[in-house]
Amino acid sequence: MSEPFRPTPIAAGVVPWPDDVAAAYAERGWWRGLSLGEELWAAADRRPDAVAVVDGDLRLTYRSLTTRSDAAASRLADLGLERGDRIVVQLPNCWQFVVLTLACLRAGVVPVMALPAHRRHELAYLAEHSEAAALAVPGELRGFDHQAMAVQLVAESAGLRHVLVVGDDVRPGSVDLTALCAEPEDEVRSRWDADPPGSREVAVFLLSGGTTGLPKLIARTHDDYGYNARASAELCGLDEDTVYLTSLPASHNFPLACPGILGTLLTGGRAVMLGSPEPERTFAVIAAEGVTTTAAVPAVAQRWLAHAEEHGAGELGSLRLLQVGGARLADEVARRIRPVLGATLQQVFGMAEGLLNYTRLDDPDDVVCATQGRPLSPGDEVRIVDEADRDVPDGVPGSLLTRGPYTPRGYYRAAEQNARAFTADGWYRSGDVVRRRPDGNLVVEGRDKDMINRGGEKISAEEVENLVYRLPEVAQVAAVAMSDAELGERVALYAVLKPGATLTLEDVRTAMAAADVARYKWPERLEVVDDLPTTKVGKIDKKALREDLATRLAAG
Ligand code: OOB
Repeated sequence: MSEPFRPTPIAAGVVPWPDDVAAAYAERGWWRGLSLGEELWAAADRRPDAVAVVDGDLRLTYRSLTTRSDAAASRLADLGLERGDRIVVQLPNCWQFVVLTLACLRAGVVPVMALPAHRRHELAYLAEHSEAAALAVPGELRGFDHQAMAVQLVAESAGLRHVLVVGDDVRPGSVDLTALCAEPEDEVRSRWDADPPGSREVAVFLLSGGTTGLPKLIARTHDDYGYNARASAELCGLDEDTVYLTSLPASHNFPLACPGILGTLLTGGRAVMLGSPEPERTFAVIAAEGVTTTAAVPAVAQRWLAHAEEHGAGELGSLRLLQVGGARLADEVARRIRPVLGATLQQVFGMAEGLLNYTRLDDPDDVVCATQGRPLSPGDEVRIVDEADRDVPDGVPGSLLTRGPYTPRGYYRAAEQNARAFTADGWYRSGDVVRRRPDGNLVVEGRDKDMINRGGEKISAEEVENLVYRLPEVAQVAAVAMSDAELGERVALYAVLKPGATLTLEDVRTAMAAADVARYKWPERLEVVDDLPTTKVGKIDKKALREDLATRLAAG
């Protein structure tokens, strides 16, 4: 028999904050020295009978949430999943997502936050790179059999051992995640009260927005992610009366912890889980549950605006705060939010890598509608620099660099990328081009990273190009953002073909499907050209391509 697979300890792949910096963050009280499990259980103990999580007809009190999560942690341990093990979590917005996440935070099992839209191409990589021991998936979602995909991944992987399934059809060999999250028969709690994970250990792995061929993992510690959620909750005025609606995919940093589900649960509020932001159902749930706070990407906010303009916003009476972020919100759209939806708008310019900028709830309209806010923490350091990394004056656009108490100093197990994405003294190069106004608020002007932002979903141009290069017809290819009224951007391709070859958009999309790539990355336009423009240093000139595309789109 072969040796059992032993994952590398997580700490070996993490770039820590320097000791003196970490000490200063603790000294200032930003890092509390507690695991997220300890913080969440303390919050739950303050209001055991209050409703913590709502999913359809199901309502879990804080007591039920913590007992289920403790039981789930103990059942994970029975499966051999213990502190430091990793689980790739690909779940839709459901109560089991919350219980499993809390179980992990409690026991020090680390969730890798994948998206429901991911397919084999993405999940195989995430499982392999994180050396995960288990995958948590829905049985079937939007007509796709996630369980079959997960079972196949386990069969092909050295490290994966378990498939955890939410759904009615849990097949032999898979673990029923709903049962794993059920109320326990006996008391199981004491074990993790006495032995919590260390606060400097990794709590969750988030996925980077993607600029490289392969996605990167961002290791967020209990200390830093707890601060992220807690400080965000405070800035957003969350309290015990908050009813927070999660309709963006819960594994995104924004709905998870900005302040999102974790911020809500840390303050004793209520998190409502909804599978999609489709306006009709979302509005009905807002009315039925008395939702006070929610988060949307601009594309979703626009759909909600259109729906309210057509059908009225009568159902939104309880909604006080609408956070919008993930992509640039047009100023004109921003100005319609309060008059049409009746809620305060908050712009959020954030990143899974850390730094969060928020407009404040009492900011004047001119700030809320025309800027993307300012840093959350007094510990956030922001520099705006030119090509030579020299600081530019206020008002001049430049590249945003950042460090701070919830911005890790490097990606997980990615020394080569870290050398490019972080400066020697630990600044993260966000790739965003921003301008700072004299009042300190930032305006996002564009970006200098090779990424396409499709309605808030980030797509690496390089990843798409690598996939297209597998096609024998293709000599040269470039993926570029095509602007789009609905989603902001979509993926367009420019391709030079081999002599005599032909290629259609359909061919490309068929190849993407065959490679089991998440659908949001599939190109939506193809221009076959004789050659690609290059810059002075011989790189493909994407700016010229974006301009060419704009001209073509304008011509119809
Ligand atoms: C959020 O996080 P990610 O990691 O999916 O994407 C980060 C990138 C930023 O670097 C920026 O390019 C873009 O998304 N972005 C925005 C934006 N918010 C994010 N660009 C323009 N305006 C905005 N308001 O997208 C994210 C994480 C936490 C909270 C909110 C969003």
